[in-house]
Amino acid sequence: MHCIRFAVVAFMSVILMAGCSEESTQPVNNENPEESLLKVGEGADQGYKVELYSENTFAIGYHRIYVKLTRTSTHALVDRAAVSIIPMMNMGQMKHSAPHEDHEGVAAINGLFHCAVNFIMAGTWELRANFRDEKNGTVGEVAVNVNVAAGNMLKSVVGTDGKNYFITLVKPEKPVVGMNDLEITVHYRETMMSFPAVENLTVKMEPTMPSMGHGSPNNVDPTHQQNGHYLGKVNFTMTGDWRVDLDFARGDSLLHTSFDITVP
Ligand SMILES: [Cu+2]
Repeated sequence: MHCIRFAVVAFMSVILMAGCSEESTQPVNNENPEESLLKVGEGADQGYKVELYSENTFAIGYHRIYVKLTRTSTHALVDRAAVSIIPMMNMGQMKHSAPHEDHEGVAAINGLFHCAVNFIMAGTWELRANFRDEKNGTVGEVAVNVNVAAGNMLKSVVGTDGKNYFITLVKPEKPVVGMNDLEITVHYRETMMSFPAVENLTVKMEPTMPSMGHGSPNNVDPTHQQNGHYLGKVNFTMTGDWRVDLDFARGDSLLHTSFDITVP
């Protein structure tokens, strides 16, 4: 009985505490995303203002992009809409897209729609943000140009099946000594405009310190979760330069790549 009573009290306090500190504990502040995020750009279409935000400046690799939708006339935040971002690169002779993720469902999360883009090249990209307001069916699109810097978080590899694969290191963003969450995404190029997620791979991972000729124990091979995201654990037992080798198989061996990670 005491336990239950304690649990109820503890639960109530959590609710009360959560109520008091709601603003500060939210990773992204819906009213003012400017406070925690970088503004990527904005535009207007069909009576809506569309603002794009990111967590950091763009370099080759995986970036979450947050979309804030506002009715221009009333300044009201739209909290139910289908939202997607299509990245486009115009290379003169040809155009191509990149892997990207739409907001899931239509409900905004803290007033924002969460999309993601895997930038596969450095240079100027056009981000086409599309929306469909659930309330009245209004459809619109806004295009924003962004610059993407070079980076080593994405590998482009031709598989044994002759297809072009894109392996992106999403985590660790800030590697530390000890156990780190490891997250990678895998996509392939179906056409210049279509980059589907690859969800059915077996991954073997091996971290080593090439300069010292040793590895580390207790690593967990990444396994598929959803939308081409694979999660595992990597153990960096000391500071310095590590190499994480990754072997991907689908029955037969498909491809190999590696990421160089410096642990400060
Ligand atoms: Cu390009």
